[in-house]
Formats: sequence, C-alpha cells, structure tokens
Amino acid sequence: MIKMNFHVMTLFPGLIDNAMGESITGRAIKAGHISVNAVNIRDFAGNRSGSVDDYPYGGGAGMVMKAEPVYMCYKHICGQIQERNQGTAEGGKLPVRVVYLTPQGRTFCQKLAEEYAGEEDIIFLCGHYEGIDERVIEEIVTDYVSIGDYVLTGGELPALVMMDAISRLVPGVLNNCISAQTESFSGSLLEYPQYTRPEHWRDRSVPPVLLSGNHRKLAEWYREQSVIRTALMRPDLLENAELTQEERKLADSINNKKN
Ligand code: 6GU
Repeated sequence: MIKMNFHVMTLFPGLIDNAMGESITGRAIKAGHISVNAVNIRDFAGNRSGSVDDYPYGGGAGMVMKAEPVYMCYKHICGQIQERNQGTAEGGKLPVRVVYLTPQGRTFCQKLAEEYAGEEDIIFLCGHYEGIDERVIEEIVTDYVSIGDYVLTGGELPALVMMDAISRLVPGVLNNCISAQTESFSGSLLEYPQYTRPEHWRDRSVPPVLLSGNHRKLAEWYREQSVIRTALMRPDLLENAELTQEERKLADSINNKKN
C-alpha cells in the first residue's frame, strides 16, 4: 500500500493534529494511507525557558525565530525517517523535500499537489512571528510555497491546505478513484452542478436529463455544464482546457454575452 508521511515543524502541533484528525484526512490516518507527525519546535529550544525567538539584528518590529531550535527539530525528523527506513528495500526517497510556507513562495496549485503526491515523505516548516533566521532556511529548505496573495499569521493553515489537497490524491483516501480526477481543475474545467432528492424543491426542479437514465446524454450534459460553468465563473481556465470546436464555440458565445 502507498503511504504519504507528512512531517510538520511548528510551534502549534495541536492545530495540525486537530485539523488533520477530522473528516476525510482523519479517516485516511486511521486507514494508514497517510501519517501526520507534528513536531513542536519549542521542544528543541535547548534552554529552560523554552524561548524560540529573539530580537532581529538591525532592529525593527517583532521577533525572529532562532535558527538552532528549527535545525534540531529538522534533524530529529530526519532521524525518525531514517529509523523507519532501516532495513526496507527502497529506503525512502532522498533527499526529503522541505517546504517552507511563505507568502514569498510559488503559488500552490493542483499541479503542484499532484507532484507532491508522488513523494513518500514531505517536511513542512511553519514560520511565526516576523520570520525565521535566514541561515537555517538556507541550510534545510528545498521548496518555497505560498497559498495565495494575502498575509496570514503563520504557516500552519497553509500547511494544512497543502496536506488536504495532497492527501486526497493518495490512492485509497477517496472512496472512488474517479472523483479525484473528475472534480474541478483536473482537466482545467470546473465541476458540473450536483442535485439530490427531492426532485422538486421550492419551485426548483432537478434538470430532467438527470432522471433520464440515458448514460450518453448524461455524459454530454455533464461536459456541457462544465464548459458553461467555467466560461461563466473562471474564463481564465479555458485557455489551458482541451475543448472540441463545438465546446469552444459554446464558451466563446457565453463570454461574448458577458462582455
Ligand atoms: Cl505560506 N504564509 C503566510 N504567513 N501567509 C500566507 C501564505 C503563507 N500564503 C499566503 N499567505
């Protein structure tokens, strides 16, 4: 069985464990499809007060996370991975990618999630305060990733966003292997609308084609709805979408009407 092992260097391990322990990711942990190893950087402070931050050289507002606790935390995780791989045939993929969550990184996307889903281990580094001493970042980080153009207080929520997106691509995490593929963004089109019972709700009825039982018609309708929806909501995605001539005409007619 394929298993993805997430390791998170953080000052708030509870935030990681609690979020990942719920819903689909929680079930995936119990089933052994993924593992989550949230390690508290504070445990590597190396002093009684447990301080992991200090004033920035050169002055300025806020505090900076010290290099050594982050480095010791990283070494601890490397040791855990090495120990787990003792005696196994493949010995794990090395070097393990270390992802630093920062607004300065490349923007996370479905393609990047697919790339990370092929790894056996991923280490996330979550910063807090005004940042982390640059020297330890240079020493251990391989990837710089942001989840969008806005500023958050720390890297934990971005790490959770990435782990959620990656987890659902790990074989066995979703019930049906089709749904990860059909959904929005795979194939650059948004998902078609969904309906469940009752057939009539507050003057609104389920599109009759969905009740027809005609599989060819259904497939055509799903595809058409995806094209319409993408043209209306995210026309930028259509540039990379593979459309038939007919679908391209449909998309263009919708966008011409809008402008
Ligand atoms: Cl990865 N970190 C922080 N602090 N803010 C962000 C972000 C990351 N991505 C978007 N905003």
